[in-house]
Amino acid sequence: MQVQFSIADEPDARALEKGRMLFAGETLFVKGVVAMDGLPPADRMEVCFAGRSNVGKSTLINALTGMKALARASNTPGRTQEINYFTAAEEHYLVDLPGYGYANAPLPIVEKWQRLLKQYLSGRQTLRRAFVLIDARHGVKKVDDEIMSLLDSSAVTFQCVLTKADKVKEVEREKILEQVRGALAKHPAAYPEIVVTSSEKGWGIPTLRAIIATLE
Ligand SMILES: Nc1nc2c(ncn2[C@@H]2O[C@H](COP(=O)(O)OP(=O)(O)OP(=O)(O)O)[C@@H](O)[C@H]2O)c(=O)[nH]1
Ligand SMILES: [Mg+2]
Repeated sequence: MQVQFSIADEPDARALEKGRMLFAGETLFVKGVVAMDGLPPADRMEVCFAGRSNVGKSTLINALTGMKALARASNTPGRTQEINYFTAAEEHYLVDLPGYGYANAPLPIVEKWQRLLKQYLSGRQTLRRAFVLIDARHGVKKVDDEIMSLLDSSAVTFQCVLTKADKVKEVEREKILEQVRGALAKHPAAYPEIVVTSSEKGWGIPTLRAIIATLE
């Protein structure tokens, strides 16, 4: 029997090639959205990257596209404050979300973008999969759990992506993975495989490209 929430297997050669092709061309920035009525037309499938502030969402998008400065990444948590749309090969939207859980901005602004984030996650018809990023050093926190519950109730499949795997030793990573598995088991919308990544080292990036490119 397959272990639930195992680490995603290496995709087959065909899927890897499809993933490579999807991101081989230029990925373009479409727009930054600050309200639901500003979303681009729902004319293609989209995937989004959600997670606590500073978990590495923007950096992961840059690693996927091979474009270092496409999505604005930063050491300052709360860097991404809009819903940023990118398009890969005009086939898929990639959506970089503002982080949740912490933000170094005035409270009314934080509340505004957190509201938008929740509206987006529960109300976007073409959202095919949400990648929920979890820091390999920290595991699933309460705020992550809340977002996962929101995705459950909106019936949006989400897949857990462990980030910054280069920052932990293997023993520690296994411990965190156990914690993550336990947390995911409570969520019916959780996809049964986890992707372990390091944007810094390129680990898991071809796998994630293949997963995105082969979504139907
Ligand atoms: N070592 C290491 N550092 C990483 C990795 N991914 C991201 N970082 C660093 O983590 C910090 C935050 O990355 P961002 O991509 O800006 O994080 P974010 O989730 O987009 O943050 P917000 O937009 O504030 O929500 C940056 O200093 C990155 O260089 C990784 O795989 N390994
Ligand atoms: Mg960001």
